[in-house]
Amino acid sequence: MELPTLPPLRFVNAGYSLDEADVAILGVPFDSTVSYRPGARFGPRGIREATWNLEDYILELDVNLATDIKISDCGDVDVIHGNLAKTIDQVETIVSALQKRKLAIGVLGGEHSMTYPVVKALSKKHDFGFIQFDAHFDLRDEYLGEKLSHATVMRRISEIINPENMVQIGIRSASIDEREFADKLGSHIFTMQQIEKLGIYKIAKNAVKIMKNMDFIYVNIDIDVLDPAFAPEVGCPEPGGLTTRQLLDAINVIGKIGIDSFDVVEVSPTYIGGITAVAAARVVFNILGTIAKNKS
Ligand SMILES: [Mn+2]
Repeated sequence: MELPTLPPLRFVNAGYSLDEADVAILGVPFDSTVSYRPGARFGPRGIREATWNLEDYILELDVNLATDIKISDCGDVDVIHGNLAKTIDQVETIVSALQKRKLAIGVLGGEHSMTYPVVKALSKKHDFGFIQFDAHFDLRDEYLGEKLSHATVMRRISEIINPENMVQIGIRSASIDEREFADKLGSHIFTMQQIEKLGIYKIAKNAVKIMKNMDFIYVNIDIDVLDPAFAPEVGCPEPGGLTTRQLLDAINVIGKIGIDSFDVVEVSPTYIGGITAVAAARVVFNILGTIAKNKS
């Protein structure tokens, strides 16, 4: 007896072709530079799976992902585990090709180093604004002898975009070297302590002000920006972080000025329905919701 052909697991409501799509979802299941808790290679499928639990209609944004935006799931980049250089080339090539179609690109990681080839492909012609949500600066010049890894990714990105167009939100962990480098870099840093003091709305509005004159806005979510109580399944858990609610509020505010492309990285799910993947799916939904709203 022949088995029926089952459809691959894809992002919910993402049945549109690339020709029709407003937004392309792309998985990058790579985690070879992980130094502590492995498993980010399972992030894309974990996030995709978790999207099936969420309502198409987003109550807090009054937008419907099933009708107000056309999503295409491109599947996963054919990564080469253990080969960072080749994988980066693959990601950059695919994102460059997608960019020509003038649609929003949503990347599901994978480890944080995968943000680098995405930004490399997208930042070429734009006045490029970059908003990073993260517990960590990721500004080391090298880590364990490597120039590019999840721990150095923002240093590499700061070398290819204008650091003054960078906003770093939720930071609560750094080496002394990173801290000294960050002091001189010129990026806009909002630590967890500042968020607690001023409130997430004020911080998000500050980010909006900084991004006002950019002609392209990229939002990078390292899911470890959330407190481990809300996102325990990450590569480098760091206590004292955002609540999921605070992160969604920040996205809802920042999304009003128009998010052009985004990624959610460092999700390392170990079972179906885990809160980290569910939180990541919720975050992706709200970003897509703001993109859908700006479209209409
Ligand atoms: Mn991080």
